[in-house]
Amino acid sequence: MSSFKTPHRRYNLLTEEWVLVSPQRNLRPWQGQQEAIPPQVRSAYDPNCYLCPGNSRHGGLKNPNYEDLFIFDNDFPALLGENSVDDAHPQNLLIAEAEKGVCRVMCFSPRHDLSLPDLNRPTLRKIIDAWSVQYLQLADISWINHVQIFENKGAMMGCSNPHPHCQIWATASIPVEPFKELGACRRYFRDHKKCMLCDYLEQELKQKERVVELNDSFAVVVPFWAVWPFETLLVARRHVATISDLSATEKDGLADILKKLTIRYDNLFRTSFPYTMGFHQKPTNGQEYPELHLHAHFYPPLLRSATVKKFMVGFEMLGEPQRDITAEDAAARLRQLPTKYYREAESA
Ligand code: H2U
Ligand code: ZN
Repeated sequence: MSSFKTPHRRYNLLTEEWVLVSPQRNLRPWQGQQEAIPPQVRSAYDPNCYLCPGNSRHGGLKNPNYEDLFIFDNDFPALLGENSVDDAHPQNLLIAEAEKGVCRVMCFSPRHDLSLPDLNRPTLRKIIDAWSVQYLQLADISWINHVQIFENKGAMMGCSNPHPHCQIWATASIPVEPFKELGACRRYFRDHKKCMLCDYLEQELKQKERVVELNDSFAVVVPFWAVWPFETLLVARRHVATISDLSATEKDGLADILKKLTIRYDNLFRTSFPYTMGFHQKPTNGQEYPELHLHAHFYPPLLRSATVKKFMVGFEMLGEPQRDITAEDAAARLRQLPTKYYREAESA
């Protein structure tokens, strides 16, 4: 596979889309935009942060003096609940449909200065349990058909606040990205009578060159079709459809691998590594999805340093996504990094 030295296209099994890979372009000089490095040292409590314990939010409500996790309904939700949504009236080619949903924010920790790689495994496990409870609670609402858990990390990803948090958007419709993936997984399951991600993972574990992290319960690979330079795919090793289907040991395994992966990411450019990550789980419309396999995507924008990010512009916007560094090279770089956090290593 490392024989990929010249331009080629790779097929994304999950989205059924192509990505252009140009390995020969990897060494081109960069004189373009440099992103500002966000301040590395933050205080444990910020009186101006709307997510810190005891502080007031923009909406006027006051946060409790929470001691571990804190979950609240988004004060500026992108979606409104039942009875607050008018019917859309599509006309000829102007197609629209009403959408309703629930938007929540989950603070990972009362500490303003921490992020996932700083949290210990028991705390990460509590977060995973809370994701599981949120999914099940929202799935219980009859008109909610999909639950999207995601974390936007870093100003570069449009995150509005450095306080460690994620969001949960539960919707009546299945959004575009999971919908594409479901279609691909369903067709593979129909044709092969097997789960596509089970088969894909088996192949990746045999080839090893794109594997970044592995424990008994989860694997992280730079997917063969990765678009973002250091994009990864976190896949459950057992065929399960939701976080709530994981055993206690597997949830501990998820905590372990989240910690290790995010430490590698921070160590890569010695910065608090920005990304958008999120889990794809079974839709909550009551149907069976034997083809669905629990996974998470990490989409980080950084390309070659803490300040140089990948731009999705030009050909990528008008043609198709393109990358220079191959998935194999990106995986090798992530794999070579120490799993000891760089700041701890420096202070030791
Ligand atoms: P980010 O994950 O992109 O930073 O978004 C944080 C969310 O927090 C955002 O959706 C919400 C915003 O609407 N928020 C509140 O609900 N209350 C506030 O007081 C500020 C921000
Ligand atoms: Zn805060």
